[in-house]
Amino acid sequence: MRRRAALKTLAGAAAAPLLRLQQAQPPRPNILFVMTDDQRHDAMGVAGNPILRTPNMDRIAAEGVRFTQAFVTNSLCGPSRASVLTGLYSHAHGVITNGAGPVYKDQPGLAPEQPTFVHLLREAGYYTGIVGKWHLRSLPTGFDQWAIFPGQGVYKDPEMIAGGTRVKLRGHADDVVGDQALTFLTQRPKERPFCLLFQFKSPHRAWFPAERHEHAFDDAVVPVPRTLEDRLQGRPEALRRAEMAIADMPDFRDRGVPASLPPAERKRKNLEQLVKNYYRVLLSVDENLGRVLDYLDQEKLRESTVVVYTSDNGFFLGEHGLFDKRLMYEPSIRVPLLVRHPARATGGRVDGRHMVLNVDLAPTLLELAGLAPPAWMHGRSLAPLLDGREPPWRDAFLYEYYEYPAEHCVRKNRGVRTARFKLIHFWEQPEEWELYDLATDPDETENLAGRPEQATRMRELRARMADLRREVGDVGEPGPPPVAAPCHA
Ligand SMILES: [Ca+2]
Repeated sequence: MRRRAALKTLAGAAAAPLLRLQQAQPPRPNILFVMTDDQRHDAMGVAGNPILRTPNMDRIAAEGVRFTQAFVTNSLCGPSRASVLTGLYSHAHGVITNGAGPVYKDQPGLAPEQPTFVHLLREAGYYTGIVGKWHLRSLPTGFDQWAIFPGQGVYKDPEMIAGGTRVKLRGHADDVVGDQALTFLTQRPKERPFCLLFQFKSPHRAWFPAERHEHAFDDAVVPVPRTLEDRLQGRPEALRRAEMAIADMPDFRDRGVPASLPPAERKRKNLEQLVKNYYRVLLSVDENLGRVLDYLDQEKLRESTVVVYTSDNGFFLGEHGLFDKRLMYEPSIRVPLLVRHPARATGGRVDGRHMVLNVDLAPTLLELAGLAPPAWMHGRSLAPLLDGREPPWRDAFLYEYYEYPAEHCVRKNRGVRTARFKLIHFWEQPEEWELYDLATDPDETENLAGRPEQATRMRELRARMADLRREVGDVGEPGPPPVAAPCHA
């Protein structure tokens, strides 16, 4: 009921930006929006990765702006993707989970009538397309041309749904997505500005590299995170019960890490295989990104095209002994964000001061296209930051996660992060809290919640979280009521 009412309001608000465009006729750059799946913030050469080399991601950073404090507001594929498209928090766009687990399996996904930045660009005359991973259950709307993987897609010889027809393609998923992007760019009507969403499956599970990269990093020494052996002392039961232990992941049992190995050895070997294969699939992302950037150069589109590069969520690579995401810890919620704009974001600047969010991308792209971001969007345009200006900016943001009970068994949680502190709340029974001081404890291992000397800080952060929830209309529960069902369906 609440969601239907929200959609109605949104549909009514959608017409405003078009009017503005007709009056002002601002310049309209092309938009190339690149998104990977589960790429963490430091999985790029330019971010100082000790092993991985990504010359094409680095090229966007060198010619644009790199945000090093970029976060998602829900570290899960579907919810984050819907937030990128709509500029809304999960509880408002309604995609609160991936549709996994017994409680959520019939969730419809993104409502076709839900306005997105792509709908608004198309109404304003853009030619719009998406190629690659969509993962929002419903079929895409608002696109002139689309070719998506069904569900998660597969790495080898993937199927795609193109305009309603299923086709099987040959090759590695990243190369297929690169081909599809070039097909869109070649076939598009040249007299209209374009907006292409170029979305890779990599580096999502189960990390099968292209044949040419199967032996990349064979001899590399994989760094061991400081918290690999974290005993989780003083931490919530919710963390201990999460099924994300790197020692137990089954993915590499037939790739050199048999289940018969002792747990400590299995943990180290799983970490090594995970990191190497995660980086291997990012090599083919970078190559295909390069093909498309080269095309823009060859066709002299570079000066008229905005390029944005990001990911839908981060990923644990052994921190706290974990893999996967969902939790509000830094490796899970931080993402890469690179923006190259021919006039506004140039010169390889690094913005390490402003906390920017996945919900900011939709209003940003609309503003860069000369449209006023609708007031109903929760995010705010990064355009002033791209110019290097210093507008008043957020000093805290809200995080939310709902997919429980489901795979990986991570209980519902929400939290608030400021530049220095992070408060996390598992609100269903048994209620649990975490508080971290990121300045003195960047690895998030010392839970300060419940300590008498932190009482004032806890109170302030709880009040802050309540304010932030009110600001984005987060009242009550967006999903089904709590259930006692086991989390592993
Ligand atoms: Ca993801």
